[in-house]
Amino acid sequence: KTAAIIGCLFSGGGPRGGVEKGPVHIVEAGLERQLTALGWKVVFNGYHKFEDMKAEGGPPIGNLNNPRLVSRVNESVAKTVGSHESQGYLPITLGGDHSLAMGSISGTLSVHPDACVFYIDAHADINTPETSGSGNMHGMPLSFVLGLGDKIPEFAWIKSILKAGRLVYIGLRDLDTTEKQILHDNKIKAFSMHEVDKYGIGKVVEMALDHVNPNRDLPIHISFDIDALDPSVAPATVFPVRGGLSFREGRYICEAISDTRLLVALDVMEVNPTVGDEAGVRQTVAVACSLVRSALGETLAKL
Ligand code: DIR
Ligand code: MN
Ligand code: MN
Ligand code: MN
Repeated sequence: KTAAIIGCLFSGGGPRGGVEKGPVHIVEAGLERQLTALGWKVVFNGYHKFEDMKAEGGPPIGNLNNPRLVSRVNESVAKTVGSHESQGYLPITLGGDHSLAMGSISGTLSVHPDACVFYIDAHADINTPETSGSGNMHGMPLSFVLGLGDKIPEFAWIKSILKAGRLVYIGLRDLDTTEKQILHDNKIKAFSMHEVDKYGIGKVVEMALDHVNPNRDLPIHISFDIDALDPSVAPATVFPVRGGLSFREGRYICEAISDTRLLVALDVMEVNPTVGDEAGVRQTVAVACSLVRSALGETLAKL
């Protein structure tokens, strides 16, 4: 078994920088060594800096911020993720802002068209360019991979479309009204923090799997925004929202999906080492590494 670390130093989908430094911190915390210790072979060919992709100018596209840059970066991420998966590697895409899910999920779908997506986030990241108030594309990756909203020629490279029934959320607690409408109109399954409280994380993960993967035979892509976790657990992120997942709940999601043996790709996004103090950054980075290890089979809490 081989995992490939894809560290994406990118913040062009968010309102400010800092988050592009996340992957370096996660790798320097020893992720490679930790995964090797779990019995994985690890491929890491250096960071993706996208420095050659200055995509300025051109007419505005709606209210989108950096649309051409976000498009080109994600087209490249999709190729990298897809090529790793076609070699049978498990890509671990480290962000960077969550617009990168546009590329990572597209990459997975190019190899596994029947894959389902577990999107673990405080936010729904499903605005379309028409509904977005901010214009920030980290709030939109899912509308693009689902093919919602008006078609934009700049993003025509997105060819494999995720069916709404193959997407499930866990951890939501901060949605725009427009996003709630989109979830409702497209009948997208979401387990907000309300459901996590009501049913407990074990039942939620089981219900989520029953919805997107009833026969437990479809490949699974996890896109984990570190802000799904409570800010007391993962403070170093740009959009902390109170009332999030505990450390164990976050790990449990990853452990339970690891147990299915269906995981084909993992994203860990939005760790921002420029937020808060040094201890908070160290903790957030350690938690990010722990999530990756649990998705790759570490079972410290299982006897
Ligand atoms: C808001 C905020 N829904 C937007 N989204 C965030 O800008 O579309 N996503 N913070 O992470
Ligand atoms: Mn997100
Ligand atoms: Mn988020
Ligand atoms: Mn975000």
